[in-house]
Amino acid sequence: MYGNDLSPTASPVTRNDDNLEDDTDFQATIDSAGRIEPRDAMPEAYRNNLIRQIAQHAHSEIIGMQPEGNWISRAPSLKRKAILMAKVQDEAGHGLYLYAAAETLGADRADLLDMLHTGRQKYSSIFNYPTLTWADMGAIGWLVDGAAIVNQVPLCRCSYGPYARAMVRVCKEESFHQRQGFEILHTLSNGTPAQHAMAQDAVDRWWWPSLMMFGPPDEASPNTERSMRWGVKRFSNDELRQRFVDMTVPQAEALGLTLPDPELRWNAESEHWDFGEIDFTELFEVIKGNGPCNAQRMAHRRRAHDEGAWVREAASAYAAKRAADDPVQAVA
Ligand code: BYC
Repeated sequence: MYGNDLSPTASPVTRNDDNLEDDTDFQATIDSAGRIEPRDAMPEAYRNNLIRQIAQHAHSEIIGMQPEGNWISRAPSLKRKAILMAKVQDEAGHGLYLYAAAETLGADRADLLDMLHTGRQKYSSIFNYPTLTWADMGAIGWLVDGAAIVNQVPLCRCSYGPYARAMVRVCKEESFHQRQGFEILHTLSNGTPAQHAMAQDAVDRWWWPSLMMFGPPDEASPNTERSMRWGVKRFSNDELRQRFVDMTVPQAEALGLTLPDPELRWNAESEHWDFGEIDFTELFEVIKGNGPCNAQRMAHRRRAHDEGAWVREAASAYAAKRAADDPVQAVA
């Protein structure tokens, strides 16, 4: 699924070369919407840019388990609990696909996790906000997973094969997540006045951080131009943000909830929804580590990693034993 021919007898993955920036084969493949695969020659900068984005994406998936994990023990029914557990498990699976995709570029998973734990690699700002009520599970599913879908569907056409293929499955699962969030909010919105107020409060708190998930505005996005030229990103941050707003406004109406933006209005000329100014200083502060839950999220992640050391040791010992017993089976 993620790569091609990763057997130990094949040539190593590191056929990268700095001077391939002008490489005609590489650029021709990109320009014809073809796929770059792990053993194809690629510029070192392309490889590093992909590792950066895929690693941040993988870290976001596993940190993203925490805000929702917070509500597994307090879900209002057995059915809700089972659905939430399945969703949180899906996020772990997404992390797995993405770390595997990064490995096809020669990255080492332990190194990537170390960079997360020491603050040298980022994860999405959105997961540094607290989940205060059950309605937050609805708002996360509807808005956060909704934003994730808008951002990630174009990544299914990313020029790097293993990332694009991982995204196909991730997007299918995100669609289910988005629908379950919408359904939670729909139930609350049509429930008692207190439940409706709880749903509205959650949407009020998650709306602006969801818009920030798309990253800084285009003029302040250092990576976009190159990522688009290389077919990694297919749309800019602002284009995807606008698409998300256009998609979400009618859904809010269907839910009977309002979006907390007095400047939101239909623009008949542009045929898009105009929206108010985003406070990007908040995004930059959260990215720097100053969001409401950054310290808590990282402490929990480091603790989980330390407590899982014995599992990694046991898995490595088992893999080594299998390799010694039957080298052919071990790589199959
Ligand atoms: N939070 O030049 P830019 C999910 C960083 S998973 C934190 O525009 P780029 C889900 C950016 O990394 C959600 N950092 O960057 C999971 C860059 O820093 P570096 C995650 C952010 O890469 C579980 C710098 O700011 N989704 O939805 O062109 C449960 C300048 O930005 C953020 C992905 O990762 C942010 N919001 O564009 C439920 C999708 N925004 O690396 C849901 C894949 C920007 O230069 N990633 N930064 O030090 C992407 O599509 C792109 O990487 C981004 C940013 C649009 C996020």
